[in-house]
Amino acid sequence: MSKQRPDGIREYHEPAGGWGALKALAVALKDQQLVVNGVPTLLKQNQPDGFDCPGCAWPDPKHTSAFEFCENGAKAVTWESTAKRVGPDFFANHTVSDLWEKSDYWLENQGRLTHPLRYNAASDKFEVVSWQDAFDDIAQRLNALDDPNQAEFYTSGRASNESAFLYQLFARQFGTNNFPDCSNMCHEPTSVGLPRSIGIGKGTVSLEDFDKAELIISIGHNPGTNHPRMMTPLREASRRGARIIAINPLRERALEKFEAPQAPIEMATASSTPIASDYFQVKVGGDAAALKGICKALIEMDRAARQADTAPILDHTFIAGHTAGFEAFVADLDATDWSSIERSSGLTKFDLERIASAYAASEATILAYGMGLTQHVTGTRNVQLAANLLLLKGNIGKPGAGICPVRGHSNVQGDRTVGITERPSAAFLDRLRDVFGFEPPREFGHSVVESIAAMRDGKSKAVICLGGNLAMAASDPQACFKGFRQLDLAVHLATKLNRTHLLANKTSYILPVLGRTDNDIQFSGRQSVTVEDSMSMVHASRGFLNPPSEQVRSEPWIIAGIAKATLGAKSVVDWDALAGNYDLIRNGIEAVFPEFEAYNDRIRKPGGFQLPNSAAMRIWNTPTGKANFSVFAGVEEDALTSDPTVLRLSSLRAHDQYNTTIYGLDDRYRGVFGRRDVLFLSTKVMDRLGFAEGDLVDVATALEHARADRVIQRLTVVEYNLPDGSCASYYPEIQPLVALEHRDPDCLTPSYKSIPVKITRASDAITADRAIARDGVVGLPALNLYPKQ
Ligand SMILES: Nc1nc2c(c(=O)[nH]1)N[C@H]1C(S)=C(S)[C@@H](COP(=O)(O)OP(=O)(O)OC[C@H]3O[C@@H](n4cnc5c(=O)[nH]c(N)nc54)[C@H](O)[C@@H]3O)O[C@H]1N2
Ligand SMILES: Nc1nc2c(c(=O)[nH]1)N[C@H]1C(S)=C(S)[C@@H](COP(=O)(O)OP(=O)(O)OC[C@H]3O[C@@H](n4cnc5c(=O)[nH]c(N)nc54)[C@H](O)[C@@H]3O)O[C@H]1N2
Ligand SMILES: [Mo]
Repeated sequence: MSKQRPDGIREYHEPAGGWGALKALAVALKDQQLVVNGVPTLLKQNQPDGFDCPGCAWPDPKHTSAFEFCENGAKAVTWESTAKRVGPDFFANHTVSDLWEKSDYWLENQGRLTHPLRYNAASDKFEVVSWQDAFDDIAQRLNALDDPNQAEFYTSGRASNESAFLYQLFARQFGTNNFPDCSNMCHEPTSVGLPRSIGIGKGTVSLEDFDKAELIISIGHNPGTNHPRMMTPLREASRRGARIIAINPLRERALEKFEAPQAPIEMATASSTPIASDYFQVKVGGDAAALKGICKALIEMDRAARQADTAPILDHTFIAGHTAGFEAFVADLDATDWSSIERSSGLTKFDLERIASAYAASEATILAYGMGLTQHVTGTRNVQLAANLLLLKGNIGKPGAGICPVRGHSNVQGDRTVGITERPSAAFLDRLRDVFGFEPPREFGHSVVESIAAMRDGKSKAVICLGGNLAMAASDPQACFKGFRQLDLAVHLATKLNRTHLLANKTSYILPVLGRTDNDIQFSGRQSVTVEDSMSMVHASRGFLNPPSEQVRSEPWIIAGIAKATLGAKSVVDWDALAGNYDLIRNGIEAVFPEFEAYNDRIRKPGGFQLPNSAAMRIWNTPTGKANFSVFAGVEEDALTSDPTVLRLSSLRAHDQYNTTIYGLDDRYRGVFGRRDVLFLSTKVMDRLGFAEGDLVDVATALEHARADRVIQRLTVVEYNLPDGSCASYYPEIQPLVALEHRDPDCLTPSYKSIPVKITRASDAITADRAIARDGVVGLPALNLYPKQ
């Protein structure tokens, strides 16, 4: 007899993709009232003359003649092109206090914003304001700050190159480098770690390399949910016999088997393709140890080969000619004992040797990774160790090989390329000065956690958010909520309403923007924007739907309006001209960044163009002029690793969400339906700690940052196949457990994926200042846990 499982929890045996994906899309179209119009919209997605899918940063195949079906890309598009609206009536009928009680899902699901809005504290409502009044008031308040560094300019990675470039141009003329950016919470370990290792903070592979790779190592990413179009090259690689090794604490369905919804035979015969040939369930937070173990095994195999006079395992010619630091790296591996590697990684020496053997046998290896590798205290170090592994066999800058950080937001990489960075190089600032004729600030600015700390401590007084949902996405909502509420000014450029907007303060504005799918007409005519994908391809994107209302404006237009009002006579830029013709913005980008040469011509060709990648050409822009092996002594994250009552909690994306946007409460591939209030635990851990499936538990941080409100009450235990010492739950609900200080010291990315926690049986006393699960969701707000003061 099968045992009784908690409500909504059941085994899911289907492959990823398949009919389940098509069915889910039909539901999404219906929910967003797009049954008739939705399909033509989807057919324009990722086509040469269409719009770039806002879903992820995976590149488009060269010949985009066939429509690449992607369930989650389709959900992202239907969610944006919804027929629902939140207009003036909606805001007249709801106070902010009322809205605060609604779930995050409810807020966004009300539809697209239609008018510029200003918060009125007396009525506790957002009220319609004219664009010019908004610009003048924002300008006046920005200019009233004692210091430009009291303002924060946040960017979420959907912003186009044109919006992002204009935004940084404005903020730098205003006088600050405070550019907290979603990338600080995402691939910052890549942006900081890879330049140290290989001289560029980007991936080195192109899609064609996936056709030639003999081995693909996938670490800590879940493509079936978060980059479904990556399943096409993975499926093709598997079908032509390439090996795919997955290193992930969870056995993600799409990495096991996948049924391509556009492959008629697979669909008709329900015959899926196996993806990973080998699956290694590393402990949460155990990647540094695992990577060191694989490298150590390789070094040992290479020594044995030399003794036996057989062919060497490592590429010694590459190591001698192209790298620095090899001896020190080997010395550190020799000094690291296998027992600590096994304990920290949760994998055996035998497992790690198997991975090393597969790697040794491959002439061309790609290593792809996502948030499972980056969002740790050791994130930067993890990325550099991944680079070390590739360098051992010369797997950078050769066909079919390379490093592939799988980016998140569709233009997060492009935003960085065109100047969204809190730590700009002197060379970039010099060019900005020379091209535009003003002296940009040189002092480094704030990243996300620094900006939240400055807001919390009353040091920063104004925030502009170019998209996103910063207070929910960042760690430490306790600090975020307090910080936002004490600001003098908050300005949100957004498509949809979300919780960060409701943290209204003295002066708050919500300014409605055009999305990727909307037609953008300025005085010079219909505009395109451009984006850069995970593989440095830059291409144009053009929407075609009627905007939600004639009061909805493009991001460049709004940024230009604020800039013109704020900078007034001081401005060195003709903002109206730039906002009226994006070709002129691109000319500005090209003047500052020479790699965008002939920008306007090249984006008019289908498919766009690729930015040069030095490491892919084996040019190493590092201080040593070589690719660097990096040494990290030890393998353990912290002393808590040896405490058997402490588990490492990882926060995951469910299949029905886009970051803080929750489309629904199912996580189909993991067998969770209609709820998100779960804590995944292995049978072994349950037995050891004395819990059973279905138990209600409280989860608290085990770090020194622990305090009364860093607890989540009443999660339901769900049995899940996980390595010992690990547990998992959902992002963003677990956010209250992550202190601002719990982050990678090298790049300040919050450690969202290895939070040391202790679990106790749920206490009956429900405490008002804690996050509590009820009715299937973890309610910060629904239960008024963070009440408006
Ligand atoms: N549909 C959809 N698409 C998206 C997004 C979305 O939310 N929804 N978000 C976009 C964004 S901004 C990003 S950054 C990407 C994120 O895409 P991913 O990087 O795939 O993101 P996550 O779901 O956070 O987690 C990744 C994987 O890491 C594994 N993992 C957890 N802890 C560890 C660990 O300690 N070690 C290892 N090796 N693995 C671990 C998890 O089991 C999971 O499979 O997706 C982008 N695309
Ligand atoms: N615990 C935990 N926390 C995490 C993560 C995790 O894995 N675990 N992942 C982190 C990662 S990788 C990321 S990238 C961040 C995401 O952080 P953000 O980028 O700040 O968050 P999103 O949820 O993507 O933002 C959604 C909002 O963007 C707005 N929006 C959508 N499209 C547009 C547009 O075209 N223009 C404008 N102006 N606005 C738009 C809508 O109003 C919507 O409500 O979260 C991070 N936080
Ligand atoms: Mo991300």
